[in-house]
Amino acid sequence: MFETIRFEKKEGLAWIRFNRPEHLNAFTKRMHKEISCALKDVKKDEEIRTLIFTGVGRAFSSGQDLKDVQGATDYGDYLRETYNPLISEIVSLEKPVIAAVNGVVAGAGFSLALACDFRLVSTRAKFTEAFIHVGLVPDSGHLFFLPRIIGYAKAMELTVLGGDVSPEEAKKLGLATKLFAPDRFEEEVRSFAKYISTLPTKTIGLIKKQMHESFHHNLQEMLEREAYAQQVAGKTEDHREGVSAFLEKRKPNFKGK
Ligand code: T3D
Repeated sequence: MFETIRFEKKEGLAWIRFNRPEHLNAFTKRMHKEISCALKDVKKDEEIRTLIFTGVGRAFSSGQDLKDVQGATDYGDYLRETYNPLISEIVSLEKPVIAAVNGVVAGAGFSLALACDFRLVSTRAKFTEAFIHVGLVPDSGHLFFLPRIIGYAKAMELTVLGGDVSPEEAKKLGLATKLFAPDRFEEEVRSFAKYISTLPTKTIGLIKKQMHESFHHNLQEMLEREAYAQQVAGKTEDHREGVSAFLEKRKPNFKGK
């Protein structure tokens, strides 16, 4: 039974809700274990076509619970055991992952949102670059994803000066995929997630994998990788369905297979 998250699977969507609202959903060791357990379930459940992370209450997540690690001497080992596998799991999941940023987000909560494929942001949210204020280096993939999403200069400015990013600025920077009003947030997120779930999920998994790989390869290598991914996509049921639907002038009914 989960205590620090709520985990729900319904209509092809899996929801992981960080559930420590009184601590702004700060991450603890227990929470890491529970998220890891839920992620294993999402990975093997073929009915699940989209994963959504969100927070209960007024925060998405304020990052590491600073009380939970008070007095700790080696954050390196802690990161290797907790956040690093979590971020790797999100990136390697062959399904779309949404961060539904319902409210304040800081530290490793911000990093987790960066690792997701889409960030749907409430207009009452606020992205806080908290690491510098506690004398820490941004971690959990923050230094990998942030400059890739918003560019080096802005990433340097935010991480070193420790500023806040409003939802409107997040949208301008390309950090937010879409902004939604708080009173319609859950409904809009569900509707976006349902739409994503009607797309060819296996192909999205292939796009995601190759998109991440593109950061480590040159053009020639990527051309070969695309050819391989296309070979796989070309053998999916959804590709056949897409072509049939086009020729029959109807909407495709993709099954994610
Ligand atoms: O291995 C390792 O540990 C290294 C890994 C590090 C990864 C990290 O994530 S480091 C960064 C950790 N996070 C922070 O430093 C953020 C700290 N929080 C804040 O800066 C602010 O709380 C926010 C900007 C997120 C929100 O501000 P505000 O004014 O809306 O809320 P608040 O009043 O500051 O917080 C409300 C309560 O939540 C408060 O408790 P109280 O006073 O009501 O009993 C506050 O202490 C608690 N809280 C918020 N964030 C954390 C937290 N408690 C523990 N850990 C937190 N991260």
